[in-house]
Amino acid sequence: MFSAYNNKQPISEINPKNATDDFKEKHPAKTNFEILYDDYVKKHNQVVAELLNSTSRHDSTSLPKVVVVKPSMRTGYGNRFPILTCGFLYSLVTDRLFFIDGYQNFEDYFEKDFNHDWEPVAKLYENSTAKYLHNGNGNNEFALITRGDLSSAEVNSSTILYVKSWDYACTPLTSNPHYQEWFTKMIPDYKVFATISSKLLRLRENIDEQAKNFASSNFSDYNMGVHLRTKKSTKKMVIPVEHYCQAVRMILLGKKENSVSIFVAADTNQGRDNLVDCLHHFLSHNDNSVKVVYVDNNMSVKNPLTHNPGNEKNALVDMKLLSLCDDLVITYGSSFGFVAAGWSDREVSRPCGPFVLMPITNSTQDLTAVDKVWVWGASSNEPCMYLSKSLLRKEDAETVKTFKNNPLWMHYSQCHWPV
Ligand SMILES: Nc1nc2c(ncn2[C@@H]2O[C@H](COP(=O)(O)OP(=O)(O)O)[C@@H](O)[C@H]2O)c(=O)[nH]1
Ligand SMILES: [Mg+2]
Repeated sequence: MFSAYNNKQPISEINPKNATDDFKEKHPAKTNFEILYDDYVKKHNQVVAELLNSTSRHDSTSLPKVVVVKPSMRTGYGNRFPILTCGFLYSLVTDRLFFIDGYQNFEDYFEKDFNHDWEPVAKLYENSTAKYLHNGNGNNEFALITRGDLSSAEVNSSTILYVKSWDYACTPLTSNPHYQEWFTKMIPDYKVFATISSKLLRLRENIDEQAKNFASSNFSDYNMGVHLRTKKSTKKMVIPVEHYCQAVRMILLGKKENSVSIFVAADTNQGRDNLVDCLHHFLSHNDNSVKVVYVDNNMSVKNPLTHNPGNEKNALVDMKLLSLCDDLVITYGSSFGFVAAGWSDREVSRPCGPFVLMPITNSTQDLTAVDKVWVWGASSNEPCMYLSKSLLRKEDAETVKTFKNNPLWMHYSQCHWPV
């Protein structure tokens, strides 16, 4: 039996329902979420230390219940960040411990307030019961997540809840009637990704400093970030680089700030050069206080494991710099820009979401002949959930209806390629 954490008794400090107002009084400057997080960290460290130091044999029924995220290390940050965030959200609302399975070099890039590495404890759980909330793209417990109780006796009969996905797949939880009170108390603005990632996905100081130093030398009174993603399967569609430039010019109209920086991040050197040239050309007649800036990454190198362009550290610096911008222009179908938008320090308050550039049919005759919207403004900075399209298509009517109670359901559903 573990003193701080056992199966039958939720820990009062962690359990949001009991997060005492008394505690809040002692920490008036902290949000409820910050109090919850600090409590979680303390308990996690204590319980895991007890688990690992205990000499007694562990009976699998008395082990603390856990959520274990299995991120795919072959994907990019646009896929890894969302599912890590989801796993932590599930662990908070169910009062379970949180672990990540298979992210060996996490601490090379991120600060760690508690050790969430599954490896040291996994052996103890070898005989434990388990259930997948998400098991790859096609298998998701969406009805349960959208309108069920994740702490019901049935779910609780599984000691481990596995979370394996490439998506921001936990979004339907924000529609779930069982958790309205929790969100209202803990994340009242419903910026779930921004709130959780600001704790769980904090850059290590040396990387954060690199981004901040670049910003302090290159950013201006007003900054617009542009993310150009060219190397994705786009079903014979393209986004002309001129569309990015026109979108930038449109957003700049009426901006009153004295100095403006356009920060460019791209997945290829060529794409970045084309965009920078085009921006210079477009903006030359406008306002000579506008400067175009970028980190001079070599995007033609490939990550040997993920085959993504560039390297992981530079990706994080580009993403952080995008997140610091006042407005964003991003590429449809690329999670990198959407996640940058959500990965925002609270002090950057973009009231609306990013502007999203849509692909058009590749016509060699006239690339700019467009018969549909090619740029739109997202209503939120939360990342997209491409699986919401399959939720809407495949789940039962009650689940779909409940999911649509979330006023952002359309935002989540229109931001990515159908799967
Ligand atoms: N440094 C840098 N890396 C990028 C950029 N765009 C894409 N990448 C790399 O390519 C990966 C793409 O994967 P992901 O983040 O999932 O975005 P998606 O594939 O566009 O949906 C990123 O995680 C980065 O490693 C960029 O603008 N700058
Ligand atoms: Mg991706």
